[in-house]
Amino acid sequence: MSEYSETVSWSSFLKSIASVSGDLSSFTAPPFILSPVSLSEFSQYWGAYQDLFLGVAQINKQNYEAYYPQIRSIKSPDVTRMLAVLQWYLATLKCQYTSRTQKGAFEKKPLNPFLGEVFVGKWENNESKKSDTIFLSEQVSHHPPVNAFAVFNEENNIQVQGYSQIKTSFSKTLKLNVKQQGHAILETNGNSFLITFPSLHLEGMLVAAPYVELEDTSYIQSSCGMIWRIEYSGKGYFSGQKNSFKANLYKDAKAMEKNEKPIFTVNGQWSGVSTIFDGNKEVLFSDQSKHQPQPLKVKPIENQHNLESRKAWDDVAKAIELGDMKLISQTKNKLENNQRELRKKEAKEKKPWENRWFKKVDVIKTKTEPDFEGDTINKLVALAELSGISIKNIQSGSKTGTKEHKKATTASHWSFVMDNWLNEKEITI
Ligand code: CLR
Repeated sequence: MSEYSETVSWSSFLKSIASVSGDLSSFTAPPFILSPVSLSEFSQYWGAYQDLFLGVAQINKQNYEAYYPQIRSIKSPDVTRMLAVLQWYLATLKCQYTSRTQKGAFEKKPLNPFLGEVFVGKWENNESKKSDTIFLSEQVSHHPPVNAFAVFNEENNIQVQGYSQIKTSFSKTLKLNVKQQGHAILETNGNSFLITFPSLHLEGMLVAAPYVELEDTSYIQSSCGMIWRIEYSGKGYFSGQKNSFKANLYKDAKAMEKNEKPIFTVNGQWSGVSTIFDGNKEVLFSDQSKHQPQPLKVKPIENQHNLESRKAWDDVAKAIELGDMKLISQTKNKLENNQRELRKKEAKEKKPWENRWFKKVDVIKTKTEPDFEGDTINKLVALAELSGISIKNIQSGSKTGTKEHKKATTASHWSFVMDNWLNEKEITI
């Protein structure tokens, strides 16, 4: 149990959410469950494990057997790459979904990014600029909230980009459920991978100690044909441990659909240790405690642009740290009113807000536009086709056979435009 439970307010908070049910953004939370960090920061975790991320780019014909010496039955660089992508992905899960809640802290409500909010930084690898990994995050939509991100390293020729749109709802039993739309696409040295996002919920609400538990399934489809199916569960489903998962590697989506014997099965905790079946033996696959996330280097607030998250939210964050409800709403209102004024002005002048580094691409339309240059979008379409995953705007990872897929009519996706970043004049890393 956390310190929250000592306050009478936790139970009144639960009562208040029971009465709103539905969207989380529609009610004001008490200060003790507010986090001073904006959701636009969360996508940085895709790059936090620089060793694992850059490691994926370094696999080749010469070194692939040495990568996982404990696993004997690896037969090709493609298989090593699939394993390395999974290992990196599991580490990002740990960072995205639990790192904020370690050391006795619990999940809190992050700040809701405004349209055009950006969060940028880098991971420095050594002296040369080319070897730095750059991180860009941009709030590309406010209603519904959508965050787009890109993490890239020029020297190592690796990039992951994507976007996430979350839908939160409270069930009658006060369970907070979160569904995600969007995906990530990892590209390196001619290989690409489509990564779908899992659903999640918060556990521990009733004991005032909320933490994230992932659920259902997500996929990693590679351009080499192979696909990971990753199934998530909490305490007591496949094991007695929280944050459990089971990942099966199949030679292709057909083999997966037919439930053929997987090439590899990895089991364990995405926030801890996992093992892999190698022939008939179970050996260690990954131990998250052996890898440390590398902190992102972010400019000091004084040097930031007005659209940069930490600068824009500075007053609100300070008020949250003080726990001063009045000051929180004053500072928040100020920011939100400014935003409303901006939108009004834009409507009046008929100059809608322009996204900075990402553009929304209608996949159905662009298929018929031969001059379209959206390379990554073409990869998205090709990978989705290989996997049988829907390209439409429905829950991430839904299959083409589902009712939702048949009902949905749109297929627009956010895509990173590198040239826009290269021509960026105002925001620096
Ligand atoms: C956002 C997209 C990231 C992964 C991610 C991690 C944690 C999630 C977050 C997403 C969405 C917001 C979230 C958060 C954990 C807790 C927080 C669900 C999916 C909710 C809004 C906090 C509620 C607080 C209660 C005490 C009411 O890539």
